[in-house]
Amino acid sequence: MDSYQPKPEHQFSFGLWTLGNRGRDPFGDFVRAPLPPTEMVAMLAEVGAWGVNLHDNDLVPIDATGNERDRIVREFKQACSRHGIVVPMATVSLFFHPIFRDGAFTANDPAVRAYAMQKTMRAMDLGAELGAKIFVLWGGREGVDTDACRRADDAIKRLREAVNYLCAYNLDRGYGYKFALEAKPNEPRGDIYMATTGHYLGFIPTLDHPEMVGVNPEFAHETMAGLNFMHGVAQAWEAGKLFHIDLNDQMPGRYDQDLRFGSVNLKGAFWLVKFLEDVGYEGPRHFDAHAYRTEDYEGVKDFARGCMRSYLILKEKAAHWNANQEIQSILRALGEARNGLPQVGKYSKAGASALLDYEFDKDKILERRLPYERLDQLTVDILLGGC
Ligand code: GCO
Ligand code: MN
Ligand code: MN
Repeated sequence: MDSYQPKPEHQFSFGLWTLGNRGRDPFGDFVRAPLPPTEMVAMLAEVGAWGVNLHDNDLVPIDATGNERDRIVREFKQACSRHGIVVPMATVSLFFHPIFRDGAFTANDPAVRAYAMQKTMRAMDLGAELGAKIFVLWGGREGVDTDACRRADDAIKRLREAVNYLCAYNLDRGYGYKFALEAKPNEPRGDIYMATTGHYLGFIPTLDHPEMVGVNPEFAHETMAGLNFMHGVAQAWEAGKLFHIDLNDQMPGRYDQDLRFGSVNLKGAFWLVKFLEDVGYEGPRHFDAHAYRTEDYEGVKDFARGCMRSYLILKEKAAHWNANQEIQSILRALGEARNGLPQVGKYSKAGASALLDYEFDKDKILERRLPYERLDQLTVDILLGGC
């Protein structure tokens, strides 16, 4: 039995838009035929995934009648239950239709803002019907190509008003959603408001219901911003705000690539998996990526299997890292207590005056070795299978 076989307890999920990505890019047309959502559910079961996520219009076309919608949802629910696939997260497309060319909740036209609200409420209804408990908001078009169009602080105020409204709707309907806000620095807009997870962590405490709202950090997005993804994830976790996560990969300095998890920055992926496993993150592991444009649907399965397999291999490597005696003894020595030092910790007048009076022997302190070269090489050895 392959020990890297995905199981439901791993909570691996994919979006309909990821397996269903047909390889169109700004320069070239579709290379894969459309695949109905019910067949994508079957494919997810075949590769061993646990969950499927969706935008409203990945499932229900934007102009579907009420009857069409109900039939599509019924058939999709049947497919999910037949294949044992759950819907942990739902979201809304506020970027695809041309009406969102100037944004959705931050658009200048009040009619666009109202339509965005109605569309999101309906997407919440849809997600709730499918059993989703996480609602992601990614403001792909909430940004600018020129800052002449509006004041950036007005955009933030509009966004706040919109998220407050959605939280109130959530309470009113008793849906029990947690909202997860997803940042991205650019693409499709030249600049997107709320460029990083850190921006959202600053925004959330200003909301009417901050407890209902967290973040959905994405590996590629923080990498596009030149940041260390794991650090952003750690800050979200430490603030109790890691409600969801988008795993993929990205070469810095490129267009938005959405590559298979672990396919570019293996070490970054390792630190991330180690972090999630060390802290006991219990949410879904969602792969927001897609197969190379050169693939057919067999290749799409290879892609999906690869995301999960790499995660599980890295999880095993993280366990080896934690169990490695030499690594652990280096780590222990780094922070070893020294005799006679004044305590810092919580402030007290007496403690502060003892600290002010203390004579530090800086040369002595500098004698302690920081063998980070060895520590990093041990990590590389574990990753490359050398120990
Ligand atoms: C992207 C985004 C999207 C969102 C999705 C969920 O760069 O296109 O990552 O894939 O995650 O729209 O709202
Ligand atoms: Mn993305
Ligand atoms: Mn994403």
